[in-house]
Amino acid sequence: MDPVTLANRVKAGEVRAVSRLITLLESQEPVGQAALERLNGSQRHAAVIGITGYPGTGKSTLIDQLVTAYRRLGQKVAVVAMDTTSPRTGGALLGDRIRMQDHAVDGGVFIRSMATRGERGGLAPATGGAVRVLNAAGYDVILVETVGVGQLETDVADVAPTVVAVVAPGLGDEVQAMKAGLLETAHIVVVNKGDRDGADTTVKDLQEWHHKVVRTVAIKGEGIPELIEAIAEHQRMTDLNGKRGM
Ligand SMILES: Nc1nc2c(ncn2[C@@H]2O[C@H](COP(=O)(O)OP(=O)(O)O)[C@@H](O)[C@H]2O)c(=O)[nH]1
Ligand SMILES: [Mg+2]
Repeated sequence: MDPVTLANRVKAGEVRAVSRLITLLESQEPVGQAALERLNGSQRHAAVIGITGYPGTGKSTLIDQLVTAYRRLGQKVAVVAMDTTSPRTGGALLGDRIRMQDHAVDGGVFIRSMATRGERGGLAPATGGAVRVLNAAGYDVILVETVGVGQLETDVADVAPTVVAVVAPGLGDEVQAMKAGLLETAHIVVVNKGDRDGADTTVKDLQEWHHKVVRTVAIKGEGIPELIEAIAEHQRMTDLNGKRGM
């Protein structure tokens, strides 16, 4: 397919064209780059939200809930999840697929995983391009799931004006190590697994470091409206400061 046709199909919101173009960008095919350039100047402005944190903190479960919540608000939602392809996270990814299956039949939801190198995550090289494609295709909300904390979050901040860091109670030393990075890059800190022992302590502790801490129990959908509101509030703020837009 020529780049012009491909770009036009993306702009028309055709899911197969969206998938195809992201694949071309991942494999660095020149036709992909040419189609991407055709998308420049797209007037759309999706809310791009980075969801970051250590493996197992509940990011995918939370995203699943956010997808449901945004769909109820009538928004078209895309999820781009970084796949670290390590044996350790392989199981979690399979779990993601099973959970996300509910959304697979919903035409208003697009889910895509992208390979990153190395267990510590970061972003796949084509993530920024994928976000631009999804924006041009008319998704209202783009959720980017990435494994990583501290320095690595600067990666997700490059593509997502709103960064949510997810922590779980009982991470002890890891939470200590994260604090500096959290303060620098996360706009919202989520203490997920709020049903676990030690959640109160973790919330109080982090509140001393960060002004926006939201407690959630993702498996039960608790705290999701509060998180949606915190995200909206941050977006209103960045809009006022003129920081958003692609
Ligand atoms: N107790 C409890 N478990 C949760 C909660 N949220 C997620 N989990 C579980 O934690 C595990 C890891 O969740 P997942 O979403 O795959 O984490 P990710 O690696 O950060 O994407 C799964 O077994 C989830 O069912 C929660 O709020 N409470
Ligand atoms: Mg996950």
